[in-house]
Amino acid sequence: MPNKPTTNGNKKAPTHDGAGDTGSGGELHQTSATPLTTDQGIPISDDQNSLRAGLRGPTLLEDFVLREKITHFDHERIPERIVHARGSGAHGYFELDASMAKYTTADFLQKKGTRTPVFARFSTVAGGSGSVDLPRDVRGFAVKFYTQQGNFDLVGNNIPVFFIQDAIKFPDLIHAAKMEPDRGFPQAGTAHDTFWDFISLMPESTHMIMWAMSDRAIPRSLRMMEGFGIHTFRLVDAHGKATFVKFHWRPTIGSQSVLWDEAVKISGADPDFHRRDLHDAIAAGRFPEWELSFQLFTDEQAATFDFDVLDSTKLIPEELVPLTRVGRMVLDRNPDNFFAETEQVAFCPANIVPGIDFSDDPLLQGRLFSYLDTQLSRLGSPNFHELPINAPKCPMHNFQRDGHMRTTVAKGRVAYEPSTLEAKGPRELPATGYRTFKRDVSGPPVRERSPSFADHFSQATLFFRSQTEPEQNHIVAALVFELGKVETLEIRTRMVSQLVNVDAKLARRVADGLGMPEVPPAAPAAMAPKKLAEPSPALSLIAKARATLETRVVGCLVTDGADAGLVDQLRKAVEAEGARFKIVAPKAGGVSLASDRKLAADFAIAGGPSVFFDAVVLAVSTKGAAELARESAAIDFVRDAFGHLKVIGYTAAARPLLAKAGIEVAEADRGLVALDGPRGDAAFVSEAKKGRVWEREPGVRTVY
Ligand code: HDE
Repeated sequence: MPNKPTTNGNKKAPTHDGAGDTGSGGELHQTSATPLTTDQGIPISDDQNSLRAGLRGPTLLEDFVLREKITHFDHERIPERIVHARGSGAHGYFELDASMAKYTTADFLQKKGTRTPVFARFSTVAGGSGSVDLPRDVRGFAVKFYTQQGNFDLVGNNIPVFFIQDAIKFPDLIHAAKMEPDRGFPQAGTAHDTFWDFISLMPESTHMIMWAMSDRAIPRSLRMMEGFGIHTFRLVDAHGKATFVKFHWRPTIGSQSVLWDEAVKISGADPDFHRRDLHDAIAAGRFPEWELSFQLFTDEQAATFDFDVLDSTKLIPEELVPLTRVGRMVLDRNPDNFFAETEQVAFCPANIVPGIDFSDDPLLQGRLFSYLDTQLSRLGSPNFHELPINAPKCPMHNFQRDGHMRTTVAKGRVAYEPSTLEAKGPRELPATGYRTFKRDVSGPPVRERSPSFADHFSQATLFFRSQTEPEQNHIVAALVFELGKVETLEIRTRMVSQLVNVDAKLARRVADGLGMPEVPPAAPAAMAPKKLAEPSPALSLIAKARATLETRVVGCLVTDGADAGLVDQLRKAVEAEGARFKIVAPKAGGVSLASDRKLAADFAIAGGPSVFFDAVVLAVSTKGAAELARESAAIDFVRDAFGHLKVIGYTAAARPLLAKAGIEVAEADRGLVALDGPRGDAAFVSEAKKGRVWEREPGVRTVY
């Protein structure tokens, strides 16, 4: 008996849309008003069975449906980005708050209120596209502005400086950071010999290393990251006058990071932590928002700075050049298709618009070549600008033609200019077209670094000294961790000798943490240290953190018999602050509260560890607490919340669970909030808004 006729399009009429018949092999044949076809539009009668010679016979080569489907599948991946492979993107808009016409002719920066569509992509640098979201790493912060005068790509990072001064060192830096070529590991991590071998020989990277070892490299959310264009660019006005500019993004909900131990645990519990967070926030209408600011300065000012504005290992302290607020970016739409948009988006720092120009920063100059080149290999065709995510949203005409996968059907016989045959074809715009800023370029060809790039340590010291005590402790701990993973002892020693140039105490603490018998002498420096600038509080995350629970998440651990009134009260108080309230229960099916009311769970304990939350509540019953005290996931929930310095609200019934997690309820710990009192919910919210309990840290973690 044949299984069922594969060429018969007259299937049994469906009882309702989407339902269908069951084949004799048991497979489900669903129906829909939308016909399933091959890529050639040929209707497919059966998508469950390949074409066989007889019921149990071999598959026939003539099965074009099978061959097309498998062939397409075989080619579904494109080469991943050599750096920044793992990323998450979103659509949105940029709205101008203040006209910048005084400085630039850039069309999207003229009229207050102008909205420009954008696509933003945030990424890690070292890991592959399937790696985790929370390694210690720099994050990419790339924004494509679809302006009316073409696409402007601001391809930045979440750290305002970079490892190297010259693009020629970039392949070396990345080869050193990525998986070691003989063994293929470690994935997405710099805690290995080749990275620190290179860095310890590259004193210019020391400033960036301070940032990369700080909490900036383990952000709490992509929505809470600052962004920087890094290089100095130029704005050019209608008279051809230029002003230097640095670009800054600031998240309106504040910047925040996780702790290293938390990052490690999140990576296991939810490798997509950042991607999910961004997607869910946008889907729920909590649109991430950033302010765009400029640091504007003249050539004359630049000449007075004691560093070179063309050196990407230096920043301009805000105390020297304050930020001018320009507008805001709101991300309000998730991509419809991750591959078509987030994967195929092609950023390029050379995409600039009239009114903006480059500087001679040698790192930027190299990037101007690299990105177009990499897209040719990654997207496989010079026609990648035709992909909807890359196409400008303003008119685009030229005589470029043909090439792999060309989709534009150009008409007419003329593909050149000047021409008289097609007088209406596209022509130059001498007055408004892109004009490069006129500057003198001269000098003999040299392969030399300017002496103005030689101070490798002053700003590293400035950054370290501008951090609060917990932040300094974290930098030390990160260096101890990373260098502790380095197997070659000379590399460890060499790196510590570089740190001596930053701060003798920092070097001593790291050496001590590594168990080194003595601090090595300072590495030779290219120049003597300069007089230090005053600490800059803007460089610290904690110093400028504001008390808020906006879009943060509170996890509430409940059991059967928990107090319904308390849970309701807490939810109300937390949600009133713009935060989310998530229920964690022993089972995914939820609990029965004391009032016999059922409460659905967002997570079962094993799948909802406290690392997912910014603050936690233990609203358990006496019986529930006794049961959870035997459950390691529940004990870890509490112990980790404490170890990660979170505010913990607890009922009297939860005390045995706290005790099992080794936590003594001390009056002195502001983050342990008893909920049984009259305004327990308010006390909890007010403490949770302040963020982590930094004072607790020395008691739970070694401070080297
Ligand atoms: Fe990139 N970088 N980069 N980079 N970069 C790429 O381009 C490169 C640098 C940055 O979400 C690549 O499309 C060189 C600094 C981001 O798609 C590649 C140098 C900064 C992204 C490339 C640098 C960045 C990239 C790989 C040294 C911060 C991801 C895939 C001169 C200002 C964009 C691609 C996205 C991606 C080259 C240094 C940021 C290979 C040669 C400095 C955010 O072209």
